[in-house]
Amino acid sequence: RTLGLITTDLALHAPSQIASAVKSRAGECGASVLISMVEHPERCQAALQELLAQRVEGLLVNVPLDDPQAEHIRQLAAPVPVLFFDVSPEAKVHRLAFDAEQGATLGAEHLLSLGHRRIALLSGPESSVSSRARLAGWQARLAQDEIVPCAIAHGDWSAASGYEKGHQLLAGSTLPDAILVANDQMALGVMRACAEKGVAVPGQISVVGFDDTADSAWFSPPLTTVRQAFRIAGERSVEWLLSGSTDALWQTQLPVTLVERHSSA
Ligand code: IPT
Repeated sequence: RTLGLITTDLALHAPSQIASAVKSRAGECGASVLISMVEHPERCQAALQELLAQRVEGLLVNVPLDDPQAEHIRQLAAPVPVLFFDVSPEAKVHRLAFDAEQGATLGAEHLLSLGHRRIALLSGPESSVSSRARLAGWQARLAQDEIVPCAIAHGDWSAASGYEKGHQLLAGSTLPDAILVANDQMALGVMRACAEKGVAVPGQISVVGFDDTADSAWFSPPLTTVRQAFRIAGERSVEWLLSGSTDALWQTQLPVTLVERHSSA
């Protein structure tokens, strides 16, 4: 049995950990996985045709797609079932996703409970559904306490962008108390910028990430972050595709958890 995975850049930690989980669970089930990596969402269609030509019996798509793009891919693939990881809950497609709103709320509440009020946001790319959902979740939770973020920046998920935007966020006359960062790789870059400026984490600034990818416990200081259990996502998705009961619309939201380490105080 053969499954296909269309994924965004595997140089990023989260997609590579999802791909790894998909591969190992499929292996345990006696299935193989063909992986196609796309640099741009528009390349999804071509990747789909290539995988269908190789007779995959189910497809996983971990590329940020808007609703019409995802629905179009689903139609093109039919009757082969497609499961999406990075689409909005409104898309009429099979979807397995982490609860972005819950994750954003957990991160914001953690900082509020520590007494922080001057909070900066480092979001992901505006083109990504999940990135927009995390940003909206942070803003909504802060608004409940009548807090407007002291600054908002957008990175591209990479540590390099976190470093660059981190320097921007630290450049003002008053430092933020804390920075909510949309993923751990950007948080790594932010902490590097803090170190260069001589700003102590968590003494002067708390930093909270999102993902809990495997390396985040080894950052310096170890990163407080919102854990998305990528292994479980990989396992559940493969099990569903191989279950054969893929007709009814399947939409599953996986919970996330706050992992408190030493980058926040
Ligand atoms: C999302 C990660 O949280 C982020 O760090 C980045 O790697 C992004 O993927 C790449 O698309 S997780 C995704 C399943 C929403």
